[in-house]
Amino acid sequence: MDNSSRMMFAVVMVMAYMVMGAKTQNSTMAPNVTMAANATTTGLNITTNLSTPHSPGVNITINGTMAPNTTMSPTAVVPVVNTTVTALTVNISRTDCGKTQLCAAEPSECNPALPGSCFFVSTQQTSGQTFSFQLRGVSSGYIAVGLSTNSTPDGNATIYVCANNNSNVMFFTALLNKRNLTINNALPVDSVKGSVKGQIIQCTFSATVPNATATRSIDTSFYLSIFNGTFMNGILGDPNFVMISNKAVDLSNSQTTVINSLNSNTNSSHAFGLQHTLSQALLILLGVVGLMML
Ligand SMILES: *[C@@H]1O[C@H](CO)[C@@H](O)[C@H](O)[C@H]1NC(C)=O
Ligand SMILES: *[C@@H]1O[C@H](CO)[C@@H](O)[C@H](O)[C@H]1NC(C)=O
Ligand SMILES: *[C@@H]1O[C@H](CO)[C@@H](O)[C@H](O)[C@H]1NC(C)=O
Ligand SMILES: *[C@@H]1O[C@H](CO)[C@@H](O)[C@H](O)[C@H]1NC(C)=O
Ligand SMILES: *[C@@H]1O[C@H](CO)[C@@H](O)[C@H](O)[C@H]1NC(C)=O
Ligand SMILES: *[C@@H]1O[C@H](CO)[C@@H](O)[C@H](O)[C@H]1NC(C)=O
Ligand SMILES: *[C@@H]1O[C@H](CO)[C@@H](O)[C@H](O)[C@H]1NC(C)=O
Ligand SMILES: *[C@@H]1O[C@H](CO)[C@@H](O)[C@H](O)[C@H]1NC(C)=O
Ligand SMILES: *[C@@H]1O[C@H](CO)[C@@H](O)[C@H](O)[C@H]1NC(C)=O
Ligand SMILES: *[C@@H]1O[C@H](CO)[C@@H](O)[C@H](O)[C@H]1NC(C)=O
Ligand SMILES: *[C@@H]1O[C@H](CO)[C@@H](O)[C@H](O)[C@H]1NC(C)=O
Ligand SMILES: CC(=O)N[C@H]1CO[C@H](CO)[C@@H](O)[C@@H]1O
Repeated sequence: MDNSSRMMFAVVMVMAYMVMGAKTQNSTMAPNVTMAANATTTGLNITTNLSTPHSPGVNITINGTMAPNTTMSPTAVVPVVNTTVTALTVNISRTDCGKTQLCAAEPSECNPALPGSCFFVSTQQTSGQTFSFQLRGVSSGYIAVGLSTNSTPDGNATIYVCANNNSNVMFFTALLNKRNLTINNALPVDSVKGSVKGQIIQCTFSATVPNATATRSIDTSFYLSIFNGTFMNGILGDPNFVMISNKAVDLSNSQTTVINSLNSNTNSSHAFGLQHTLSQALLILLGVVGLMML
């Protein structure tokens, strides 16, 4: 081989090497890009990844149909769990009951804005399964609202708890199964506000409630309950039911009148509700009689 042939051979070799190099680089590139797309679908940092500070080289391989899809998915489902409580400075009221809010109370028409024994809950749909809740009740420990698919709050009913923690509201999400209240703090909730005045606990929050059924894409009908209990050393005492709706009510239907099943059901273990209203009625009667005698 003369020098020029050697030269030609070398050049050919170098070119071949370069082609191979390019090929391997190309093929290593591709899996890296799919990895990035993979990571973005699970994480929240999609925008930073796609706004491509390192784009010039990667542009060509991104060419696929991935990019538009990955930008779409994260905005759709991001459940927020934020149980931080800020101060509630207003009194919960009945003003929007039957208009924009579904309301339930015990006694049934009691005014939560006034002092005294009134257990009250309202729900207002903000979108789909997401509702703003208002809860007000009387307890030295906690008050809670329950959503269940059975008439006895059971089978891991969804529970939102507002507890008196040294005169500040502490908020929990929990599950209730056969009177066993288990804090999980995993249900999507945010914008929690609360206040404690003596035994009166008030709180408001936004919650995305679970599907009532697995068969319909949106189902917001639940048995609605209110209960209270003790709160000591961070432990929620057994639930003492004050109200359980007599049927499943659609939380998004503000027109529904919620009837307390505990008031018509003497033989159950929830006789408390009846006694309570009876003693109230008796007090009112005594008051009226007293006034008449003056
Ligand atoms: C590199 O990948 C691009 C896009 O997938 C492709 O068009 C090109 O042919 C590849 N180059 C090599 C050398 O494989
Ligand atoms: C491909 O990804 C791996 C792991 O993330 C990384 O170590 C490697 O440097 C990447 N290669 C290129 C060419 O970016
Ligand atoms: C890519 O996604 C699959 C399925 O979601 C997962 O099993 C795999 O671990 C992911 N890979 C990386 C690098 O995140
Ligand atoms: C990704 O998000 C997390 C939490 O939202 C944040 O701490 C982290 O800095 C972000 N990373 C990048 C690269 O933006
Ligand atoms: C790569 O993306 C940047 C920014 O989107 C764009 O300006 C540039 O033209 C792209 N390059 C190629 C080769 O597509
Ligand atoms: C994107 O891919 C199509 C077909 O796969 C190809 O014709 C086109 O040239 C590619 N564009 C870029 C910028 O790589
Ligand atoms: C729960 O409410 C009832 C009725 O108002 C009350 O008698 C009871 O003391 C309350 N429970 C607690 C722990 O405060
Ligand atoms: C309630 O949840 C626990 C723990 O997730 C589970 O083991 C149990 O089967 C559930 N019970 C019902 C009735 O769904
Ligand atoms: C209540 O639930 C917890 C956690 O699921 C479990 O450890 C405990 O045994 C249950 N108690 C009763 C009385 O069912
Ligand atoms: C949680 O909510 C509080 C009050 O609403 C807010 O100040 C805080 O930034 C939120 N935390 C997160 C991580 O979003
Ligand atoms: C409710 O359940 C249905 C059927 O399982 C499902 O398609 C839908 O996405 C669920 N909706 C929500 C908000 O979880
Ligand atoms: C799952 C999903 O959203 N797929 C979409 C990805 O993007 C292409 C093109 O934009 C759509 O056709 C797919 O439906």
